[in-house]
Amino acid sequence: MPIEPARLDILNALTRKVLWLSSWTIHHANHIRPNVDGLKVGGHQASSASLATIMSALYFSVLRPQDRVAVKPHASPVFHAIQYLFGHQTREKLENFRGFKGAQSYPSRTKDVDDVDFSTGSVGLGVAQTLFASLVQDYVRAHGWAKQRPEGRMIALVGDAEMDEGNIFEALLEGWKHGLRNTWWVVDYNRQSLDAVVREGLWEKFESMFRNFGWDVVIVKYGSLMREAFAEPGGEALRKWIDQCPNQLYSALCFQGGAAFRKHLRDEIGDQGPISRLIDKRNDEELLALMSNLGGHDMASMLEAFEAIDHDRPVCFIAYTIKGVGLPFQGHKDNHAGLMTVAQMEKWRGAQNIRPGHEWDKFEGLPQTPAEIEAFLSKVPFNRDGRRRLSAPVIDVPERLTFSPSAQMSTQQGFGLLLNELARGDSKLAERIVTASPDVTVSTNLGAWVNRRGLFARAEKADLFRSEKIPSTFNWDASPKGQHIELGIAEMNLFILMSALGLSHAINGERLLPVATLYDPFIERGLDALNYACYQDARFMVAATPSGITLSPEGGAHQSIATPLIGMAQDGLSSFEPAFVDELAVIMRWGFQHMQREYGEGGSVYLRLTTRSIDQPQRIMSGELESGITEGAYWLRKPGPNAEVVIAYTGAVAPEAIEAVGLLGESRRDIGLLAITSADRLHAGWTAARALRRDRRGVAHLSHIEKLLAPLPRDCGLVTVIDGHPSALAWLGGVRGHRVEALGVEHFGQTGTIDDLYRHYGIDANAIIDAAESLTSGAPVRHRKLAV
Ligand SMILES: Cc1ncc(C[n+]2csc(CCOP(=O)(O)OP(=O)(O)O)c2C)c(N)n1
Ligand SMILES: [Mg+2]
Repeated sequence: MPIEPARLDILNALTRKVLWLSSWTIHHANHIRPNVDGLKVGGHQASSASLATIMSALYFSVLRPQDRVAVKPHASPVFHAIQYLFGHQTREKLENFRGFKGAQSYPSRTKDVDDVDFSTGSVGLGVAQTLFASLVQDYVRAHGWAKQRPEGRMIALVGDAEMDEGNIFEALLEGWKHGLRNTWWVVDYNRQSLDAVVREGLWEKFESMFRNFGWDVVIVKYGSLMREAFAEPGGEALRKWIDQCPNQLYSALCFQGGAAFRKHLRDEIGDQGPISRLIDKRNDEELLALMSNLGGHDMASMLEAFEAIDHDRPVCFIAYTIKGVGLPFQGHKDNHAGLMTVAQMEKWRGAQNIRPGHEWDKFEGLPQTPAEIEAFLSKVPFNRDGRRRLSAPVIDVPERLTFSPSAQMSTQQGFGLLLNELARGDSKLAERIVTASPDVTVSTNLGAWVNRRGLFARAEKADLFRSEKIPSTFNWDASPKGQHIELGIAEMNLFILMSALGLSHAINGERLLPVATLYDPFIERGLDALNYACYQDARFMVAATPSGITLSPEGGAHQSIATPLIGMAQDGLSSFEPAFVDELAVIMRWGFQHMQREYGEGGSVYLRLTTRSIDQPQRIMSGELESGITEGAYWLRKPGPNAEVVIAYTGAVAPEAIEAVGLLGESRRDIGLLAITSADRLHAGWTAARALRRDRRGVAHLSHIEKLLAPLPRDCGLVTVIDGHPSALAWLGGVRGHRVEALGVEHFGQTGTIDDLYRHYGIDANAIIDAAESLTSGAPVRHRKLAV
């Protein structure tokens, strides 16, 4: 259906305005505001221009409030400009683009005020986020929630070079497995990356790949000016020339202008009557307008393409564009960091009929009256409901999470038992838990939970082993009510799924409590996605197990060293490494609450667990013990007043620490044993307390670790021990100035028994004793553990 001319006029005018405002934002940041030097803008101008028409078509016409968008990072000025026209972004923040508290360089859910659906920045991740957000929407609806809201489309605006990122391909495969729907990816096919012009024929690779994964592919190559010209006599020859022109040459000619196009067309097609007439009847400016009228810059073509979609299959649009279109450096291969000069901007301002001093005016220089445009904007479907961030009530967490204890257990086993107990019950909490694992469901102890709660799939699918009555420990029946999402091995996908599940309250208005399991070392494989999920404040729990060299016979490639440090350094993620299952129960309960706290208060949770089965304490879980566990540490054995040494341990090495304390007892006075459940929480508490004291808001405030260490004599030594990098605990000496011997693992592990490896890497009882001895004076320690 042809698009009504008046609507087209207004949308074209808005596109020009968006391009102007986004360019002015960048220009302002570079040339006008004071203190510009540190905030100069690179990489935005040309990249943004590329998407101005496509984004205007979407936001001002095609999108509905329920649709969610991940915007290509460098298109943030365009996004902010559109939101400014809607009234969701302020001039003050635009003037302060890239400045402190100004509009962010890359759209940020947490830092920007203008209704960003998904943060972007690390290319590829926002793209995959939309795919998983769509699966999550299906999950929510299949469970009978959010039915009153229409289904949204999850849309990514993708740079063509962004498609190089492997996580996108991983996501495509996963999407295919789960019957992906309602997802649109719009590839800004400007054939340029940051450094270069992309390979010829890339679109064909994209096309076949997307079709292979069950997507529809819509190629929007020619704009309406082009299509009209193709219909003229000689038009077919023009089309052929365009199709055959190499990307780099086309870019170069766009940069050079109409005369250069004319020369090439003449030289390469020759004088062939109709085509020569077609070219000659246009002056240089008109010829450039024609040749740069690629589909992605043509409002009518984009609207037609989007509006023709009348189904929920996933669609990839490949929209041809020119990087930096309409600007002096359009098409130039070096234009990624291209900026307009003051003189160029002046000239452009004049051409746009924008009076000096009126650069930020929303309606300045447009052919329509402000009233007409305001009337149009007030009816834009996407903006009908204003800001679209949703929320959901907090789900109650029971007073206590229970499990059936054994005398000896591992924390991984305990994790499985705790979830099994939840699965058996009918709590609201259990109803909202969604688990996921990248092909390690069984080996991370999630099996019992899955047996009870089932796999999720939009359509029922029986476990054929079960229906064939073949004995198996596991029931893998899948149904729309299932609560476990089984993923392929790609850990990137796991964390992006966590990112999507963990934002369900804000996106779908329905809270989910996602729990992921994976092997601890493979956190590193998905690390950027984990960071991304935390950056946009998604809420989830990760149980990473097994971990460290404790995973002895598996060898060095499966043994994590750096993850305790990742746990500490990752913002938005509280990490724990309990030694005992009763601690884990307390931590998980706290975690489910923490996952639901407001932005700035709550966050996600990382549990570093182990398969090592150790003796479990029989004890009453007092309130004080509980808060010690969640704050990060408690005295397993309180030091006496004259303590010479304290052993502080984390996680699986608890038996070694306990044994060392026993052996040291006769030789050293008043030894303390500090159980550290979370180096991360301890350190964060310490930092926060120092900040409070610095601001004089809490002059007397002491953190948990300061209070714990306060009674120790000044010359008491601290031995810290962890199956991970020793620096995770070495900082404890800085709290009150105690000398530290920090034991841990600094080199790749290898196969062997736990005893072999603990001895080799120096985290066994004797290593602890040696360290204690080196920190203390007095006679040599009398007892040591004997080699077996
Ligand atoms: C993971 C990651 N690596 C590198 C970058 C730096 N970077 C930003 S944009 C870009 C190239 C973008 O090319 P394309 O996606 O085609 O977008 P265009 O600039 O053409 O709009 C690169 C390498 C990044 N943001 N994220
Ligand atoms: Mg590009």
